[in-house]
Amino acid sequence: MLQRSLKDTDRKIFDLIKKEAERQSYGLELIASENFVSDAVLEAAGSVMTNKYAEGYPYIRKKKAKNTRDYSRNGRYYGGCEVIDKVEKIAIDRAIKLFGADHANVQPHSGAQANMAVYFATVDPGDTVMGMKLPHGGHLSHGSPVNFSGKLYNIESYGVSKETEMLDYEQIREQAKEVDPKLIVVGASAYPRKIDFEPFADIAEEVGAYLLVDMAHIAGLIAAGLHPNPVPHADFVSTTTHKTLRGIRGGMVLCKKEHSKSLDFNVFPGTQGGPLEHIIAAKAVGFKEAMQDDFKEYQKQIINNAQALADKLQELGYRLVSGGTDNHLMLVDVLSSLDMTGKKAQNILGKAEITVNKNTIPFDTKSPFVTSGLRLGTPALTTRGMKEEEMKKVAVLIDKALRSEEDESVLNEVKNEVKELCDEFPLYQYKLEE
Ligand code: DSN
Repeated sequence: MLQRSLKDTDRKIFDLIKKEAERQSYGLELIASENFVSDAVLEAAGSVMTNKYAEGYPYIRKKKAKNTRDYSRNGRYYGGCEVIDKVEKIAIDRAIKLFGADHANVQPHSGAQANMAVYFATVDPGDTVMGMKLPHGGHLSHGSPVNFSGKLYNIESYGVSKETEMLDYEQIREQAKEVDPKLIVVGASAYPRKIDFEPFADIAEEVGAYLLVDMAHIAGLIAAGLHPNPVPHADFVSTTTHKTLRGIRGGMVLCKKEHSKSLDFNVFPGTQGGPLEHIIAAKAVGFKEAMQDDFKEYQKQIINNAQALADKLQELGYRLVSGGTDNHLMLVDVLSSLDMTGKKAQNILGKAEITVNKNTIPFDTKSPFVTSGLRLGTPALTTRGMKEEEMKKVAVLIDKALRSEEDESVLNEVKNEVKELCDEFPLYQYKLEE
């Protein structure tokens, strides 16, 4: 009953997965939050670990020192967890080592769930929380009114300075003193500059707030030592595991020892049931990959590529928010550069197999469905092996498509050039045999 292949069991899904693999192979992937995992990560995620329920943790807390883990005793609600326990412990130990944390919880299914567990561990409904405004680069779960965070808590959001389009730490300090938050959330989905965590830790201390850093976008850069590490400064650090970190899609929270009991309790049973142990196995594999020397080289190249792409776009006449990038992404103000909305630019580039996302820019005059900007990131193309020279070509292709006035023949030319570039940097090797 179980031994039939995907192709024989469900041809429709088989064909669609193949199609998606082809789309990924023959397009230029510039969505800043996307990447391509290794075969090893895919293999672990597609393993029999998916069959196991393992509510609880692979340890219990020692009675006398409440916040230390005792792995010799089992904290699961199900039998048969001996192997699963070993896998989850490896994932935890690797996460702790990679980022220098006291404690890691690798069970959150996603970044938003990771953040939810931290909110539940730190604040009560109605409490004041400061997070970065979504249109200025923040994330839904940092207090957007349409998200649980904006519905449950009194959100006082901060933004970037109008002049520099960068964080102004003194302005944020003044705001924090005024609104007296219980939790400050730092981190962004569309901020092209380095974030300094020390001033945020000072502000949090000054006003008596917990500090949560959501490092999802920049976790890979941090693991490689190319961006300041929030772990020494924050009470909690949440992340996804699949962006620059290039692991499986999922979430994780790191925290200081004194918060570990409360964090664990608010992941399970607070906000989740059974952990996805096949995903935890794949997270462990991703963390191991991130400890290798070639991962550091990869992260350096992501930044070099982003700078090369940004420089060439500026040379071609595009305005970039804040004038450039320090990390893996940039925001292109297409409205002021070409009098074109982000929505239209995304559609045009899509026709040429260049995948990007429309994005609001700080102080945007357009709605989030239309936007004035495009967000471009280099993690995925860097995984394919592309370097600065290719980034210049990518900038020229973007420019050619956007200035084509939607002329089909020009867009087809760009599409062919995209395909040629992709052929030079083959992706995987998708293992769905006919
Ligand atoms: N949706 C993600 C992004 O694209 O940045 C953030 O979670």
